[in-house]
Amino acid sequence: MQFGISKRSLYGSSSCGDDAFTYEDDERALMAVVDGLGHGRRAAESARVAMQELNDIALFPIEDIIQRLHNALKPTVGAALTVAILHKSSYKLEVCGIGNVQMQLATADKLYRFDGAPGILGVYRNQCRPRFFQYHPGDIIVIYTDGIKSSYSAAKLHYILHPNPRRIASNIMQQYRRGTDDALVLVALETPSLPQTP
Ligand SMILES: [Mn+2]
Repeated sequence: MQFGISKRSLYGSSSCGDDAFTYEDDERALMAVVDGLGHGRRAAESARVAMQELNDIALFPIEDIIQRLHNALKPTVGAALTVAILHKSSYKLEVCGIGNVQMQLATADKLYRFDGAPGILGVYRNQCRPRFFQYHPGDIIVIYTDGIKSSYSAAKLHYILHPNPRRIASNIMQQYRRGTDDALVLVALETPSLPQTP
């Protein structure tokens, strides 16, 4: 899996409350985007705690990951967070989140959108049932915080001939950054395997 991340602090701020985590082995690829409540140092502390916890729990079932993060974030101001796991045996993309970190999945024929369940991780959380999407190599996953304008749509990404996740992430940041909040966009893509030469 290829990942591209673009991250910017609120103008004039040295700390960023948005962060992203990725993990990959033969069975799964995991992506998580966190938005610490508000911005500045306390938001950055929430993000740091979430990143540290994710290191220990990246192999857990998705609902356990959310619960563990909720517990770990209790001493902080809290955060919005969305986790996506691509299960490589089935290419099912499993997504779960609390708060408004959004995901879009651009496939050849359809754009899927995911919104987190209401709540603030570490403060209060609703039930979040994971949602499943069928992934096909070449489909593009975009996960982003509310520092990116809500008008953003990943619908056109599928027309890019040789998509480069890093370039896509920085283009989204340039064009859709609000500037009134920290902003982060993570782009992930499994490259379709090339046809075997005989
Ligand atoms: Mn935010």
